[in-house]
Amino acid sequence: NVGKLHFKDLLPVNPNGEENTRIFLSKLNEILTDFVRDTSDRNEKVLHFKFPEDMRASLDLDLADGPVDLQQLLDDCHVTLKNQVKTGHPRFFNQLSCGLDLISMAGEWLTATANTNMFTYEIAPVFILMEYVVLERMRQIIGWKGGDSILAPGGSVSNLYAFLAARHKMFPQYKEKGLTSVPGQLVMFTSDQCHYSVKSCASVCGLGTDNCVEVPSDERGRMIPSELERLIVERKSKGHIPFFVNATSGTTVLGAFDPINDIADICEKYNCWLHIDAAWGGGLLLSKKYRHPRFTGVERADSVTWNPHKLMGALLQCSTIHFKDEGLLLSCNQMSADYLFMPDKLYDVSYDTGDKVIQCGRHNDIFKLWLQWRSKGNDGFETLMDHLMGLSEYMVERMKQMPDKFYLCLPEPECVNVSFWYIPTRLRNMPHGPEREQILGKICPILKGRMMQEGTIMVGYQPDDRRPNFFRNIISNGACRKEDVDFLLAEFDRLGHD
Ligand code: ABU
Repeated sequence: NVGKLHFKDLLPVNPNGEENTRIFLSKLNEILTDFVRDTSDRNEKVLHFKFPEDMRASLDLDLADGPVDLQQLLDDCHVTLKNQVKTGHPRFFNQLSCGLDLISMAGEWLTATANTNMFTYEIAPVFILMEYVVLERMRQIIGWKGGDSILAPGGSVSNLYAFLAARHKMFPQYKEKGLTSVPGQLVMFTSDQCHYSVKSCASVCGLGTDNCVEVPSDERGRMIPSELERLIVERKSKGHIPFFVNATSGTTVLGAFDPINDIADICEKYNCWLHIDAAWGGGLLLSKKYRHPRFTGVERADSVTWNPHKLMGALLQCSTIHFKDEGLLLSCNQMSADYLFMPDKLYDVSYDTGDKVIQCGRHNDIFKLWLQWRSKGNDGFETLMDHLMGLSEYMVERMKQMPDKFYLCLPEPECVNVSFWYIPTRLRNMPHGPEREQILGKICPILKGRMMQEGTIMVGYQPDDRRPNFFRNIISNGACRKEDVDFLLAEFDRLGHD
């Protein structure tokens, strides 16, 4: 009966606590495995929505002066998961990162158990070597020999690393001398569909968001290269220094892929660093069928962000940033902290990767990816990518068969983002145009509200600069099947037909 036990009855506080520890962890394992079972069960809801005040009232979150017993802690774990949205449910279509890859999850459990920091080889020897192997493989897939990479806490920080490296390459004095070493106003360029973190780089790094120039995109959300060139020339004529271009491979909302080769030509002409934000679309590098034309020319980039926690289904979080140039990351970020990165250690200290990054403590995000990659092999990832893309194509095809009920914003999406409006019965005879779009935009939050209270599916919505609210459906869960897509479409009709 663990109700009589407390944390001090467990290992390592109690050296004789092995039996108690085994009982406690096996009970915890049951709770976690029940959650995995419910997440995989199509008869289970995706969520049991409660308003924040009701959720707060239903929970005991207080932190008391004294300890609670182990049974209470297990009950807390149970209640926490009971109220958690099942992001691995095959009918959760709300986010770019979803699914519950069991092997990657097992890797995360091991990672938590090992509880190490990734700054030095001396405390994470196997994990550091795994990083080396996996990141080298990813660079080879991009098409580079050599280079360098690191895992970062999310795509936004990966993009920031690219920015820092680009500035360091052009103005190596910046590291010591700061702003005074830059002879003029630096300017960066990105499409108007890019992830907001690109603009955030301009703010964080002292350019100011006015100097992150938004390049217009075409009707499918892809950067227009001639507009990029026009805007570079315009800024140069003002005496500014264009130095960084971000091309997005898989935009967050529409899933658009910017034309890399055309953009690379312009970067070469104007001596700009080419970064590719493939945080979202990067997984498609693994598919022979879908890699081209989306990634044609990717090897010409100077840096690439690629998040395995998105299309590849690694558990959150797992974001990588890759550089073609080998020594740049270290030269840019190295601070040589005496207490961590002593040069006279007994091993080759180039394995102390912590001095390449701007954070000190670094979470171990590699083991879950390495284990998952071992479990699937390259072929397994390729099959996964083709499965996700095939299902998205199936969804588009089914919607096209029901043009009275579904209006696709993009008839031929390039990724697994399917953007659309659901048309309730009363609007089906109204010609499609700005007036109907305004009404449909107001319907999105209402329909999403019904969806969440019903708990059977979850799909996100948002406006963009061309449209009022529309739904963005994401299929990036390997457990999703055609029957889930059919269910999703029927559920839209059930919840929204009036
Ligand atoms: N970092 C982009 C994630 C956004 C999304 O899941 O919708």
